Amino acid sequence: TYSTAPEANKSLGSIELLGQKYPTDDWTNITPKIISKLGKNLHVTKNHPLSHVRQCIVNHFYRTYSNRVGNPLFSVYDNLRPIVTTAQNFDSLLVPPDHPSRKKSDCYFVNQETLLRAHTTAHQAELIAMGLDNFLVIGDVYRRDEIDSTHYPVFHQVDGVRLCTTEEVFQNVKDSNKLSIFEHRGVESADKQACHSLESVKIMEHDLKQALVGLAQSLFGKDIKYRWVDQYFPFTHPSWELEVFFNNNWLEVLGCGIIRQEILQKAGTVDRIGWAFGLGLERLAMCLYSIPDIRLFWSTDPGFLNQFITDDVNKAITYKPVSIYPQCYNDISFWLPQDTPYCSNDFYDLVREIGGDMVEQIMLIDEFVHPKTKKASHCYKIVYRHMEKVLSQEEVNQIHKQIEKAAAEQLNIVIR
Ligand code: FA5
Ligand code: MG
Repeated sequence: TYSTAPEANKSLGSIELLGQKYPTDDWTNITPKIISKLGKNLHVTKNHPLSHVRQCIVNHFYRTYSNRVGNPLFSVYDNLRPIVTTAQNFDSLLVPPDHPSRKKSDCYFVNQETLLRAHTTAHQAELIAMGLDNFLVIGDVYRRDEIDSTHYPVFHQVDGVRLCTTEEVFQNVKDSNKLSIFEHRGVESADKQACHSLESVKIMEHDLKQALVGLAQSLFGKDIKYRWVDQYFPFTHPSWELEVFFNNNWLEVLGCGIIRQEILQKAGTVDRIGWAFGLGLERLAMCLYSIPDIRLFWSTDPGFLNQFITDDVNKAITYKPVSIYPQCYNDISFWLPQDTPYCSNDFYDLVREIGGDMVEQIMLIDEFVHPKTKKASHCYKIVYRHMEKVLSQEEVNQIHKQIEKAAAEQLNIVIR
């Protein structure tokens, strides 16, 4: 594992991650801060709020789907390696080669073929190919993204998959022996894929939506306001998002849909239709426990962690901020490089590396192009706030100086 200077180690040509060695190349963009999150497994850490929410979700699926003798239908995978191939994360899910989600600026790459999974859906095809038909995958996912109170480069997802045979889909329909989940010579429409019969899709859609609304109600109460929004994913059709009305806002909780039949066929399953969903644990936990900032999930402060100690995952807990320390701001303006590529996410990662969790938010507050020199300039406001103590402006200025210096050295920018 490398600790301080990623560039130096890149030239060695390999990194060790979770006990395995990986070659590096010019796609490598994982940073030491991100590497330090590997193996933390907050979602299975006893008494951690993310672990409570995970347990509530698993319980809901165990309760909702059981076999004839009362045992759960769903199996749970919560310790699959977060280091995956581009084939797992993208190709197996029919994400086209030029899709923007594959970009180096959006994912943490170990090398050109290997990345930290950007969603737990990365394991869907492999588990279906193993013969599983009802399962949940729970784990940490990694995305290069903006920085604010609801975005962190590591978060946790739960994916669910359910595959059904013709008999299972129509089990509650009388005289259903003429019904099939497939339709030959069908056409794709907004409602269904070409190969599926409309009646099977509608039954699966109903089952999926009922399971997910039931989940939202079991977490937030029977009276929640929710709505379904049409969505697009390369791996499902039709697709939807569930939004829940929370604190006067519509909050996107999950994405879902009917699995593309091509994925099932490639995995060797030809006699079933399936649904799938993916949701974010932090979003749910922030609402459920009134946790105001996503960085808090990584806090090791007992003032945070002790508030979630309970043997009853269904217990209502409202997080009480230990104390809120004041923010400090500093702006940084620079000329972008003219001959090398620049993206804001590179700058965000650099700020995270140096400022760590003291950085609460980064905002691009001004950009312009000089009319004569054609040089482009960005100005960012960096908001600093420590979760556990008061920061002095002097401390902040020092970190800010280090950020300016590192940005000039590593990103080829020129401080104005
Ligand atoms: C996906 O990741 C799809 N894999 C979900 C899916 C699975 C769709 C299977 C269909 C079938 P999306 O990028 O929208 O989709 O993320 C899914 C959920 O993760 C979101 O609804 C949200 O709850 C959560 N999420 C996404 N980005 C973030 C983020 N930056 N911070 C916290 N939670 C996030
Ligand atoms: Mg989404």
